[in-house]
Amino acid sequence: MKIEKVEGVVFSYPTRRAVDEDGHSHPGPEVLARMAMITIHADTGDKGYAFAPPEVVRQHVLDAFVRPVLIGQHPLQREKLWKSLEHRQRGSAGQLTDRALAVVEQALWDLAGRALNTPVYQLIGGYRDKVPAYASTMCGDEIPGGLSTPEDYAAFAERLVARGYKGIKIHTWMPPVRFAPNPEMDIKACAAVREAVGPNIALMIDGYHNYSRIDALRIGRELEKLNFAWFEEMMNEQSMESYAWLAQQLDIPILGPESLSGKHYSRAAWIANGACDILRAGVPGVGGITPALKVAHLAEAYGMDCEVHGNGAANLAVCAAIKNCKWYERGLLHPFLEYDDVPAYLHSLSDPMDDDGYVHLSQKPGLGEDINFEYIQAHTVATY
Ligand code: LLH
Ligand code: MG
Repeated sequence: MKIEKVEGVVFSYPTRRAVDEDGHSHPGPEVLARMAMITIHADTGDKGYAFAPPEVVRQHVLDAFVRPVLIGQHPLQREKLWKSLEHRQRGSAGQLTDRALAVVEQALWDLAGRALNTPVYQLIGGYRDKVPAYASTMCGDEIPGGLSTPEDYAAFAERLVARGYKGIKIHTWMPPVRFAPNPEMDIKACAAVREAVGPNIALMIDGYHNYSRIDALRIGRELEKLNFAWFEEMMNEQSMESYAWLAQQLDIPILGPESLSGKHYSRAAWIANGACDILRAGVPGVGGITPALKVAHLAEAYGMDCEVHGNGAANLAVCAAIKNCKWYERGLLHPFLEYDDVPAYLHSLSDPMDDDGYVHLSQKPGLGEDINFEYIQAHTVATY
């Protein structure tokens, strides 16, 4: 079995998710956005697919790095191919990102699953076939009745509990929101949500990402009173020492790192330095499904959980493959958006949730994405 071809396709699709100047999503008017799909073709006719923002797998990335490494190689030798790509990152002047590695590796896993007629989550562990989801809100905003006040968060939390969620993580206000950051507002929002949902719903907060140690400590002490399950990315993760300092003083579990680079290597340092109580890895952020599993297995060896960052079929497969992850992160959610609407380029949701808050794994071979190839073909704007 040999890889014959790697194809990139960019297509348009309608969305109401807008991204602000700091990269946070919010609701907006319907626009046409762009998505890329890469396809890896094997000489047996087997194919694997993965989606990414077009910039991540632009033509130069495929031509300069991905095709030279993949073409002619056995598609099931993922570790060898991933290591070759990782090796080329050093000399790529930042062009070959962890996110690009992750897209390629996801497509290789999808190909493996399709070729072996087995869902990827079973190939990589198969611990369970449904995972409890927490509702992960969008960041706060200034939209009346949206997520602009603590009361808005409380009202939305009630809706989320009625939908079936047993856990909620709030992302609070961050610049460019004019009054952000604001520790007092964050604490008020957490208190309002706890008051609204009662004691039996797990609550978490992911706020600002750049608080000082002192602000973080103050918020953390309030969260302990409100019985929050974890405190996430409240400071810049490049300062591991600040996280170790905070973790020493607080009882509430500190979760991280999420946005820090360094794949599984940097996560090992966080354990060694006592910088977190729960480890964090998302498939795009750490360079693929396999490195995310390496992080989870590393955490397990230290008696720690590893909570998976972000939604989508690949992250869901990792959650279902391992025991030491309590939740799947479903979102980002907002009162003015309907997450359960299926994106135009799929036939069905990759993470359907039942009324008890469980997300069920697709039993289709591969990553289980129910791709609408006709839609993609009809809306293609570039191929390379
Ligand atoms: O800052 C944001 O927009 C969110 O925090 C976002 O990055 C989200 O993916 C996250 O942190 N989830 O846990
Ligand atoms: Mg986060």
